[in-house]
Amino acid sequence: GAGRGTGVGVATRTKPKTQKPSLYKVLMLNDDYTPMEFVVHCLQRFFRMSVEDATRVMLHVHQRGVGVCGVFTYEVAETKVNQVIDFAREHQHPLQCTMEKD
Ligand code: TYC
Repeated sequence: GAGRGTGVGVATRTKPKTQKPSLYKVLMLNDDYTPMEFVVHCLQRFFRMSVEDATRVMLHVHQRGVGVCGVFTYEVAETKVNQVIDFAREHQHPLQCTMEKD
């Protein structure tokens, strides 16, 4: 008969479940030498922030030592970290950026 114990059921999922990618925070690190305006420029250039958001994040990092630039998949986060570090080195600033699992 229909119902309990007969293997009759309602399909709850038709598609196979896909896996969500792990996410990584990109972190900006404070130092004593990189100019504030350069950090703001990097946040605008590589993280598409407004000047207001970039200034807020830069001041947070300046005061607290570290701050989140954004959350991305592994390869995007890695690319952004390298873009910031390369751009800073080209301009002879010691600015450092890193990533950690969200
Ligand atoms: N501490 C730097 C200064 O006083 C400014 C700064 C802010 C540097 C954020 C790095 O990620 C940073 N010029």
